[in-house]
Amino acid sequence: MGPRLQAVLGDITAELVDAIVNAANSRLAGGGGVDGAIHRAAGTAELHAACAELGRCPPGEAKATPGFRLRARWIIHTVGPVWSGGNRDEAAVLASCYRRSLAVADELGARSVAFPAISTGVYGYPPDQAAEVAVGTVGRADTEVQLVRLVAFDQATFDRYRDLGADPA
Ligand code: AR6
Repeated sequence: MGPRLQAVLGDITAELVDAIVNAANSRLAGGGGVDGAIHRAAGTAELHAACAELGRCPPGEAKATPGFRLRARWIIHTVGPVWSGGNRDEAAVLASCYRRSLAVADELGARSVAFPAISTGVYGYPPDQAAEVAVGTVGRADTEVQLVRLVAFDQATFDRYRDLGADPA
């Protein structure tokens, strides 16, 4: 049985879960969007240093740091695919982001995890299709994580998660 799935509208940095997921870049160098918000909320200097120790992270993979000043104990950094039309394995790479992030959560012993809508900002993945991948992949995941909160930053994404079967929260 997969984890319980909730749809949330808001800022992922405020989430009270064991781990939040960051939509990072493969250099784990920080950036804009949710990555920038997470760095600011966690503490830019500490998080930057912790990411530097991790080295690079290829698309579809995930690596963890402490959450520093966040309410969440850990940050799981994953790197989504850059959308380039859909014929470059974008869906498989995006699904891998969700699966590998949950595998890292299992290694950490995290039981609740919040995800942003990976790749749907700067990386250009069509939000409706990304939501299908998110809900489908998490719903089928073989994980000890009991609660997954899909955090939408806009109403349309929230509605889409709900329509795909996530419980509105
Ligand atoms: N809480 C929740 N979701 C958010 C927040 C927030 N505080 N801020 C933005 N979003 P993006 P990507 C949503 O661009 O497409 C960075 O520079 C946003 O509305 O953050 O994976 C990295 O360093 C969108 O729905 O990530 C990479 O270089 C979603 O988060 C690159 O961007 C993802 O948008 C990664 O691009």
